Amino acid sequence: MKVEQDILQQNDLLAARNRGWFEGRSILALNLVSSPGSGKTSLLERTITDLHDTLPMTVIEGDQQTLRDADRIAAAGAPVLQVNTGKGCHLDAGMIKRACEELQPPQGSVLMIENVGNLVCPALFDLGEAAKVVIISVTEGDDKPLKYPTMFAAADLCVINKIDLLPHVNFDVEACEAAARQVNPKLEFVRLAATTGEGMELWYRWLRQHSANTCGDKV
Ligand SMILES: Nc1nc2c(ncn2[C@@H]2O[C@H](COP(=O)(O)OP(=O)(O)O)[C@@H](O)[C@H]2O)c(=O)[nH]1
Ligand SMILES: [Mg+2]
Repeated sequence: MKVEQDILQQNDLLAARNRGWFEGRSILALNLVSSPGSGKTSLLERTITDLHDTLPMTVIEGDQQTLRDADRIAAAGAPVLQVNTGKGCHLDAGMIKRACEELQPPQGSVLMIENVGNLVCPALFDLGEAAKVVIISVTEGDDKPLKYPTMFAAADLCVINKIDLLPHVNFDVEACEAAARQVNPKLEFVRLAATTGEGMELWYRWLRQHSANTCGDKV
């Protein structure tokens, strides 16, 4: 118990330093969290393809093993650094500090951090981000916000992905949003399909609003 507290305190200290570092450079850092396979990398691929001419973006990819997601992001056209956590189930603030030293995200850019896929541990580890974006796909069941409330309570935006599959699955979007609101009344929602592009405009609006606030005229 004591060890766990010390680790979290140490992480919070480093996260606060990261936050200052991002603020000093007008960088909007977003922490993307979800179960494995919800579509984090797909969302980033399409976002980079659509926006990279107007919105400078860099990416830190977190997975236990492989460079697969980093390869996908590089192919989409953004500078990217892969962090492999080995047996670890989440990124921590120290990993982000070291990754930024190498990646050097430019002043006034958006730094997308794709966390390791799970709805539990990444909720506990602040990375110094400005906002957490939780992604849930319609194949996962609409009760997940009630089962994993810590993650939904910590998030600022909830992306409901794979809406193209709604006719084929038993997923009540209204019920999912209501369940998430129960744990976090301030949570915002965007419904989209990263692979077909449906609904992406609302996500881009949210992104532009937040990047304008943070990155200002540096973009
Ligand atoms: N039908 C459908 N499939 C999707 C969508 N977004 C992602 N996928 C698929 O879901 C799988 C996992 O996506 P990925 O982006 O790797 O998820 P991640 O593990 O969260 O990064 C892949 O096969 C994607 O093609 C979507 O909007 N609709
Ligand atoms: Mg991924």
